[in-house]
Amino acid sequence: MAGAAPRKKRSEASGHGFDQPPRGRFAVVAARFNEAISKKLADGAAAALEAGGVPGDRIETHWVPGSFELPQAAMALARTRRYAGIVCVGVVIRGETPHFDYIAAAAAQGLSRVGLETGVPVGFGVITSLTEGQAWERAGGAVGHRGEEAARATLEMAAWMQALGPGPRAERRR
Ligand code: RBF
Repeated sequence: MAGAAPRKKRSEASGHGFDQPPRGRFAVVAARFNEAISKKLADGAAAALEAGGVPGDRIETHWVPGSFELPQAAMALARTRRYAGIVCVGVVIRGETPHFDYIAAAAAQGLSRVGLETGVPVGFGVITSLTEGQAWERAGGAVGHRGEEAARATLEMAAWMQALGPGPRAERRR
């Protein structure tokens, strides 16, 4: 049907999902297991934060042994209240043990919990794949870049949270 195109909010038109880059510091937490691939995810996440308007000196990267440790590190960082957002990256590849399912589920559920319990946006940039080749495809190859994508989602949520503001109860406490 002919007619005027629906008006877009500026944040939609910008393509970023936000008008102003969010204030504050960001952390990238990277799991060292499958390190060559997770390094690409971590570097891509930091680059995407910078491309989204966060200066490099407000981005720090922390390394943990494996994806299982990501939630504990993210929770510790979130509880400091120093970060506007936390991007977590890791690579879980299905081996011949049931560990894949345990580690992938622990990372996903744990990171979700950190975001919900602390209110600090937490990005999920953990690749879960059947083979190493599939993991590389998702770290800047044919299928995308899960580190960059998680960083962009974290930026958008941080900007959204900041636009939402602290609410009337926090205002009253001042
Ligand atoms: N960590 C990952 O990030 N990705 C993996 O694919 C992965 N596979 C593992 C397989 C086995 C059998 C074990 C024991 C650990 C694996 N880990 C993996 C490490 C795990 O996240 C954690 O660092 C260790 O279990 C120590 O708590």
